[in-house]
Amino acid sequence: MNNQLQKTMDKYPSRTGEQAQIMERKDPVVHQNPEQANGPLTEDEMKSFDKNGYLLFEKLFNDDEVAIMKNELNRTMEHNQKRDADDVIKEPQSNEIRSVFEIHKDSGFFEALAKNERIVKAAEQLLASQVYLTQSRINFKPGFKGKEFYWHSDFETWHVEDGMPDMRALSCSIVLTDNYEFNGPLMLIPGSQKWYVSCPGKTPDSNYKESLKKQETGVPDNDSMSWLVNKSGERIDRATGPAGSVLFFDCNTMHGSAGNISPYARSNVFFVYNSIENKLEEPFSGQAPRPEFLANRENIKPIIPNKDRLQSFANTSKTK
Ligand code: 6CS
Ligand code: FE
Repeated sequence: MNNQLQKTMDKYPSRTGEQAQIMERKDPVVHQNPEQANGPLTEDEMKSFDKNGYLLFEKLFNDDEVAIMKNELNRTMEHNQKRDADDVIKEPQSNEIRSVFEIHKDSGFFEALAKNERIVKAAEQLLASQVYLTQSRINFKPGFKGKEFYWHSDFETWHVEDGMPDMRALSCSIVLTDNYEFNGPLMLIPGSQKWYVSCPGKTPDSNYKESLKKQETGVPDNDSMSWLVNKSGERIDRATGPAGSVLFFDCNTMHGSAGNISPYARSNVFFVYNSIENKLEEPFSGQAPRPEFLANRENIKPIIPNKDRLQSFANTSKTK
């Protein structure tokens, strides 16, 4: 292991073989930097993100843009249907695609979308710095058979398995299908981002090969989950809304989703923006880092936000 990479002490130990434990978050949720203060979000929106750990913008992308995104998503899915590769994740018991990772390196549509100023400037404002992408993917939850994602904090995995030192990252989920209560929308615990659940157990080697289908390590124990829900005033929120809506959520917000037994598929594009001041180090588990397609380390540069019309990038993806 290359210890030179490990510059930072472990502020958030987890999966160290100890019992589950809840500790206070040690980083701000909304970061402050006067130079980054002038973003698109209002003061109230920033306050709401700070309090709840997420923000939903209805129809940040219009119907024409959603149609293009859906087309690109279908193209990528079709292209990857027969590709047997680590970055194409199938459902646990079928050949159905669940996620395709690292879509922002397609030299085309998704790369342009990832740099779109509507989302990047919001991420910059919340994280108070320039940002880069640490992970991206499309998620597809087919009707009738899309399986659940158990409760988890993304940060717990990114810290332990990828060496993300601080809580200074967020996810941006662009909803491409209408999300209802009944087609397995993301569920979030408001306020949970202020607490860190140190999880029991140890990380199996190459855990990602299983965890992306069904996460079993790095998930909270039942008592911690009940504590968090109780602390939120018994609230569990659902990210429902029309296609084109965008959900931003903090890297430590506890979230999960139920299976989709409705006839309606649910798909989204997922970008994870990390502060350029919070680059990945050696995993805090002491194990080998996960592959590049899950946790970007190579050639990291801040994103320059663009205003480009998405239309001009249709059909440009160089799919893998
Ligand atoms: O592994 C990851 O990076 C993401 N996937 C899962 C299933 N859990 C943690 C994180 O959201
Ligand atoms: Fe997640």
